[in-house]
Amino acid sequence: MRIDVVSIFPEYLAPLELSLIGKARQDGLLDLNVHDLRTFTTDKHRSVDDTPYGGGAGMVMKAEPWAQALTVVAELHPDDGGKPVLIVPSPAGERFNQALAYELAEEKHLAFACGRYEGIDERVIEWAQEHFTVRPVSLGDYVLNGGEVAVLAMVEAVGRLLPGVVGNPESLVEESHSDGLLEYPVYTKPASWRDREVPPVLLSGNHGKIAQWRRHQQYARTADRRPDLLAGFDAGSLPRADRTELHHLGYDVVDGQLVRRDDA
Ligand code: 6GU
Repeated sequence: MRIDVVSIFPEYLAPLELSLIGKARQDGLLDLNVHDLRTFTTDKHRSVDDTPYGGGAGMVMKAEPWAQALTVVAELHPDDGGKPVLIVPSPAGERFNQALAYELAEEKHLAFACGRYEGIDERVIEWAQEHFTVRPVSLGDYVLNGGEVAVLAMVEAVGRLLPGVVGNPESLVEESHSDGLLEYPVYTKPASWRDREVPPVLLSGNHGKIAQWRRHQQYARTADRRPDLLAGFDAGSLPRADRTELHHLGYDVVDGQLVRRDDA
């Protein structure tokens, strides 16, 4: 996969040289290129922002440097027919999640346009649709100062799904959100630590019981921390023991969907 990131703070993306993603780049699995937006300015002051039409606080990123930068990035697209995907990090975007990470991991070429200040002149977003599939994307309902930190998160989430990046692909299967639930708790040696014991079932060697215990932990955790996830959970073909566990947590299966009981 090829990724191009455009930012006025290219140094912000330095962590992508480390760890799993850094290794993936060294191994040639991920071709990541960071571009400084200011190199696409033509004025003496290399200005990338100006005051907003209509008034209001803050500054807006100017259209022309972005058009110059994105034109170059679009020309770097491996010619395979489809358009590259342009992700525009913004608190006003669609929510990023694991499903979107998997979707983006299928692409040949991703580009990220890191806005700062109050955002990028909206005409750039419209114009860019001639060259890219444009997707404004948000990490969640809070405000960052710019898109760079969001890009770090999204490139890591997508990059680790590329074939060969995560050594043991099994670890992608059992993690949080891969099955719509939060992950079960994990433990390692010693079995007794500061008077706290590892749950005995994990030492039993009974793999069926262990799998069931873990799934029940997933239900309990998800009900406690992220009940919103249970509303969309496909409960159509759950074993009896799972339905019983969910009943104890206050949920019943109705038409394959989990429903929170009024009396719970
Ligand atoms: Cl993707 N960008 C910015 N600037 N703020 C955010 C965000 C993205 N997601 C949540 N807050």
